[in-house]
Amino acid sequence: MVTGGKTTLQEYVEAEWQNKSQIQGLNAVILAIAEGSRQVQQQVQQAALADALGTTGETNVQGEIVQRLDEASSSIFVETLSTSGHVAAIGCEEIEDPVIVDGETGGGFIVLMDPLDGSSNIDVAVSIGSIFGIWKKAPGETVNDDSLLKKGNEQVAAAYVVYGSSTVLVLATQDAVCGFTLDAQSGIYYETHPNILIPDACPYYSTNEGNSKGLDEPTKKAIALLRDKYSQRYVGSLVADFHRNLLKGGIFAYPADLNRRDGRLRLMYEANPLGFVAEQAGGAASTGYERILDVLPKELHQRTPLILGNKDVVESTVSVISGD
Ligand code: AHM
Ligand code: MG
Repeated sequence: MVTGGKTTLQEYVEAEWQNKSQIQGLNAVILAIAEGSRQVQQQVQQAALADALGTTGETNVQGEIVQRLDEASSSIFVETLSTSGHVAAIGCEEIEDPVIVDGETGGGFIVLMDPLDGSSNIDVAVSIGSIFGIWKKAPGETVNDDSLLKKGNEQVAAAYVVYGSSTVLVLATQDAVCGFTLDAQSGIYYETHPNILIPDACPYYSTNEGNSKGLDEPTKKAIALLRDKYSQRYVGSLVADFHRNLLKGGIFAYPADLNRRDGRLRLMYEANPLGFVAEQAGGAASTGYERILDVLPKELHQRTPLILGNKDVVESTVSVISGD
């Protein structure tokens, strides 16, 4: 594989964080995510051949049908993260209670994840992804279930992986947002998208138009304004929709509606991590009434409305929804 002297993910995290003692160990957490995603990517590619598509027949804590790949991805990431030596606890969309890692082998970070996002697209060879928010536990803190209920603005990093026509890992820290593409042959991620910033232009809006009739009047108006102005792109996998909008410009909206009064997406596993990535890349994330990263979580699996993408368009959309 010709990589043109590109920096590997490992080289990047080691160089970035070598002098930052407060985030010692974060590189190991990121490499655990990278290794997990390499394994998940293989399973996603092979699933039909290995007869691993379809559902497990169970429903998860969200009341949603569990896909076999959801379960496999969850197990893979729990394994790579909990054996990294630097993760104290894991919260997972597919697991009811937090996984608290043994004090002997645990570490200083708390990871909340959606191990396989885009359930409806798993069986049909459409892009799906994995999402991670990373928090640091307080010095001396004994981790318990409540330790996971931290605000999004306390994240030290966030990442997502999109399993699309190529597999791309996007990592956001307080310093930068960078993208790395997996060389599937060697299993190594190389830096391919340095210093990502959302473009000023916003060509796209992404929303499920099938929900329009259930919206309240201000939200209906806000979506109509987006429809009038922008082209629609909606994959139905949040990671894929967000990744396109991050690189090309765009706004994603999954507001509350009559059937989903708290919205559909999960605050801790989807909105907070992608909200952090968006803000670090110059964008914004809102519930429609409040900045996502300021929401005080009440419970691990809580849902939230989500308006995410170009800052100016998120702000104008939110002002219509909230009537400000
Ligand atoms: P999942 O985490 O169970 O896959 O659900 C979240 C997904 C998002 O990826 C996507 O944006 C949304 O649900 C799509 O919902 P809908 O099918 O209602 O448009
Ligand atoms: Mg999801």
